[in-house]
Amino acid sequence: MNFTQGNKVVLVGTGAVGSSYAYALMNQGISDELVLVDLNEEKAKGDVMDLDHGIVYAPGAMNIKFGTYEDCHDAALVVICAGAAQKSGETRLDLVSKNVNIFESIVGSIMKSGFNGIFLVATNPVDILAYATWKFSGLPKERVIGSGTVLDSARFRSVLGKAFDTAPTSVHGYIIGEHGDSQLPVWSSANIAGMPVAPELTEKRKEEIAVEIRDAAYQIIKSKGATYYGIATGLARITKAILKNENVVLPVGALLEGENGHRDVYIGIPSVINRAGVKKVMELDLDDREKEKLAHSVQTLKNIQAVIWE
Ligand code: 6V0
Repeated sequence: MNFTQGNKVVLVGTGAVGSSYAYALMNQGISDELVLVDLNEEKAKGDVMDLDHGIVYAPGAMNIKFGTYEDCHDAALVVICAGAAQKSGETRLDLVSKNVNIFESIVGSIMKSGFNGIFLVATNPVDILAYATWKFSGLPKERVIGSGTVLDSARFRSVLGKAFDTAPTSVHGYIIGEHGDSQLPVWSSANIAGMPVAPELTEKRKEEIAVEIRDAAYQIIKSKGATYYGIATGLARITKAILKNENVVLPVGALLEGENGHRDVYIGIPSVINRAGVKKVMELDLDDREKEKLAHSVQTLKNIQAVIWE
């Protein structure tokens, strides 16, 4: 099957993130068919029933069913939200070997089905697991996408929106690098209507904002045990960009092959997304400090990759 045909989505992992994503997909009428797969079959089956009852009030028809990895054979998109979640006090990187092993088995089963579509990965540590999915699947890099810094960038725009009393959709700015502690805000290009926001903020305030965004997940996990609505909405946005062939720029997790001076690493970076996956990774005009921070973030991820793929 040609990977650009149809709009069937298979969701692997119907935990807090996965089920919120399914709910977002249904409410936005993005795909006609959604299959839920989870190790915990009862949970996935319950979600299918629950979601199905919402279809009556959703914008359009959607065939939602419980399934297995076999269902991936004709899927346009497989979204992976399965795996162990980040516990309070645990960094995303602590999760790495646990989830790489889970991914070897999941991606292997999906590829055995004859899957020839696009992968979208959300499980943490997402940059490492997007890289693992690319390695385990053997698919072209364009067709393996991580959620990257889509959530962090949304947090950035939200915080700046509040700071400048402007809708976050009118704030343009990106967090790039690792979806984790070494991420960085690109202050040099953050703007509202083309007007740079950085000169309006003190160095201290900029640092506070960077820390607030970097630590938002820890704060939410402390408050309610997990974060899921923000990422689920971000995943739905990426899904729409793919299935509707939008050519929209989103800060997804993409493999760098020389862009921005780095290679052989998945990081959050603004990229053009369409029906073929990552059409283009943007070359950013970073200042020297941002370049240095990006290099540090890349190195942080490469140190982990080296342990796993030595
Ligand atoms: P959760 O609620 O524990 O759900 C995980 C689901 O995965 C459960 O339903 C499990 O049964 C299922 N699962 C586990 N192993 C397998 C397997 N081998 N095959 C199939 N299903 C399996 O976790 P939650 O939904 O809160 O988080 C899921 C992942 O998303 C975690 O790794 C989080 O850290 C990550 N997040 C990623 C974000 C991002 O920005 N990329 C943001 C928030 C959370």
